Amino acid sequence: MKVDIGPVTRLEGHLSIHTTVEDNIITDARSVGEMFRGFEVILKGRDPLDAQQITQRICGVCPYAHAIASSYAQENAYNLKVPANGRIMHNLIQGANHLYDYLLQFYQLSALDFIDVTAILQYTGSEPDLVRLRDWVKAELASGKPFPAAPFLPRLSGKYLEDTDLNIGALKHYMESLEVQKKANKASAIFGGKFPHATTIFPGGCTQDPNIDHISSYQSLIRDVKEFIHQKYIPDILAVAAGFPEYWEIGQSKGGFLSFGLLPFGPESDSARLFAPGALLNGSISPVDFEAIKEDVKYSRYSSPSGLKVREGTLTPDPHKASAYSWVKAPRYKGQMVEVGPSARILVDYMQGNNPTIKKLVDKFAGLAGIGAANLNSVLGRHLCRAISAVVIADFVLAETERIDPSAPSMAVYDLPESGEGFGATEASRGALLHYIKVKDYKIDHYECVVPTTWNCSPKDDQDRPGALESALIGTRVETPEEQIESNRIVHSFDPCLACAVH
Ligand code: NFE
Repeated sequence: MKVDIGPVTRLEGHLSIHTTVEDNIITDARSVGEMFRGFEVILKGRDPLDAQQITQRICGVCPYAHAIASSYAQENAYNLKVPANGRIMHNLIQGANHLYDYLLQFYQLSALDFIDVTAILQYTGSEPDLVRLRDWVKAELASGKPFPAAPFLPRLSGKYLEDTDLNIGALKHYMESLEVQKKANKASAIFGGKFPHATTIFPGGCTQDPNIDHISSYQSLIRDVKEFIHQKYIPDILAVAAGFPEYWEIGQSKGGFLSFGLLPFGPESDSARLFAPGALLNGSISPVDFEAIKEDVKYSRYSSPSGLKVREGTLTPDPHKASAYSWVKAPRYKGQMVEVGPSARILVDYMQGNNPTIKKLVDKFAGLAGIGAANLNSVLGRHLCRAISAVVIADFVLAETERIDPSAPSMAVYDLPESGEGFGATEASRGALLHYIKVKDYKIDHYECVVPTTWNCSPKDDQDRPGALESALIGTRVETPEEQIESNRIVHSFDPCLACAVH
């Protein structure tokens, strides 16, 4: 039977999943990006120094990653040396954004796939937030409305966590996390000027001059976020994992992994990073080669040629293309499908032994859960890898604040060259993000973005091989084919952002 789930809720943008189910097993899956945007077309002919501002408008969740990838690409194109303060403030803005995003992804976008909201009806305590939630859910259920207690209910049928105290605790953290996310965003805004679209991230550094007040305010906010990560977020992930151990196996993608590396230690664009870059193909790691990326469009709604390299990319929309089923392109690395995102970031670093803290945390949590590193490629693996990333990033950004020198410059001084080209790569929360810029006559001649959700939610490629999410869905057993709570859990573990994917 054919079952289309669309739009899938609790994600950013418009994604549908078209499945074929035989004997309760998904035998085919199509990841369908439902909209066109065209930022690369908008950028052509504009002032290059607008690029890091315009590309932030691709998304309100991960804008800083776009600004930073654009800045790196322009620094590469203009051959700039960035002062240490500039790079550190980029890291502080981007690091805090990752922390916000991981909490949003778990509590608001994924936790209710596992947590039983109706447990709140059994709450007998006196905490005002929980009393309010209990009374509201009760009144909504008694109201006769067609959809009472939205956005908590209705929900898909399936098994949810059974421990009442755990469920109620997680619901409390769901609400608390909103305040903690606000703190992370305030921290970004101290150096970014505002949230979500920073005004200060610029090729050559940061236009903010840091002072002691900025540093101490940032530290105070991030310490609170860090405490929540350790006290609430990690235990909640482990509680979900203990209740649903089968999800260490469910949702495995069937290709390689790619990470561009995150948070450089030094001011040069090739500085070592807190999370190392690399491509993990057929079990072995190699350095990233941007020239090995090609984007197929056999099943994408574009009439431009298929299989083009990033610097050759073009975008001719063709909404009626007969073979196509998605507005998302299909990027492939050395011809292979790869997953990007938290599991790729951690596995690529772990396999290289780059960051001892990452190795220690992976080994510790894998030991607690009784799994191996290979299980990080799974629904629970993606959630755990975000939590491990959060621990590592919170410590790193706090340490970075100690390295700011308020008396030193934060921006390179330069004249825009008449021409040049460059790549800029970073890790957005959802994975590997690449920007490419070519400048001619002081204008943008060509701009390309290859974006995390484009990799993960790609349609099939020119060889008919599925994208990462499609491959993770195919083979999955679904108890109720018409509803597929299992597919929703898999989709949410990738944390798709379709606004980014189609950009
Ligand atoms: Ni719109 Fe984004 C992240 C980027 S995902 S959220 O993280 O780049 O494609």
